[in-house]
Amino acid sequence: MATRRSSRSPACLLARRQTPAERSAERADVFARLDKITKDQRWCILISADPDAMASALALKRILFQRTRWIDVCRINQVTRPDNLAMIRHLRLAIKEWKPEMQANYTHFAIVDGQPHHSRIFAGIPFDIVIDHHPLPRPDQRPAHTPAFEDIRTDCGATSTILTSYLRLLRLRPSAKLATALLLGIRTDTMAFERSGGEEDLDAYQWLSLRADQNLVRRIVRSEYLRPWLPLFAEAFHSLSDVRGSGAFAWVGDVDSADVLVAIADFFTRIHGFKWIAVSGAVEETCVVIFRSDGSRDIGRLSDACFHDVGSAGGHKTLGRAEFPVSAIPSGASLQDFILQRLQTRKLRSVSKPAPQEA
Ligand SMILES: [Mn+2]
Repeated sequence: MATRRSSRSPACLLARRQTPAERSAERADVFARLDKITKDQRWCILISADPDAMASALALKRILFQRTRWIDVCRINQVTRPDNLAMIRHLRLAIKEWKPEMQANYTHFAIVDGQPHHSRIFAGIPFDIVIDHHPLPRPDQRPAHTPAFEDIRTDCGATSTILTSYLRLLRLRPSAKLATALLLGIRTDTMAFERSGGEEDLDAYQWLSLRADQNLVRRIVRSEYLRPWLPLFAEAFHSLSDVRGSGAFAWVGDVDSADVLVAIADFFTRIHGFKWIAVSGAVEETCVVIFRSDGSRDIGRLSDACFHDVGSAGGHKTLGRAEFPVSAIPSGASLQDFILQRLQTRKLRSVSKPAPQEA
């Protein structure tokens, strides 16, 4: 039987708002489902690894571990961001790289912080447990196999919040490592409650704060840069030029991934006097421009104005991003000059298109 909660469901609200009867009914429900897990089952928890997914997988493993000892966590993506690498290293997370031939090793599958329709890799895997906070699939995206346990709460800021509620229901005491992971999961997905997060997330965060290793939290959160990025920061510092008075533009050149451009752009938001910044580089044959602003102008509209005709461009008031093929610039011109010239001269369009992606 699938459990599905709409945002109006009382069970979804803050734990302390539930009546004792509701709370014990929910606990009995989770226990009843756990009873179906036996020690001969071999479980695989599949994730697209980010802090929320890794923490949720760790928590689900802790819960299933009461019933079976054979539980692996596998990721379908490469982990490259420094904070995610720091989380894996400092919390000593054992996460395997998923390969399709591994499917035969397991009898049961779970997915957390994601749903079967999110990746082609998940298609064909009969998931028994689905726990997530992303939007529900359209009817045509529903998986062929209906999971025995499905809990999708779109009003939660993080899947870690949902897993924290299970730990509390089951009266399982999380280790400092698990509490730290879950706290980081909520913190990352809500951008420390700046972007999202409701009362239930705050309540879980507070509960986890008392049990987490704050020193580790600090170390992981502060792992913002990779050593090989430092020469690219040097490039950005040297190329920095003023644009339209209070803006600035930095050109980094060829980069392996746009992650470093985002890190450099975020760094520049700390410089007093810059109202906005555009940091650009080329990822293979695609030019990426990352925009940040202090909110005094709508940077998404500037991004749109500068590059809408050559690729995808847009964003929000403080975050923007543009991507276009390197082949889109006129022959003979340098990418750096092309971008700078547009940043200096383009006029905003009266109606801006919605952002194609967030930076
Ligand atoms: Mn999430």
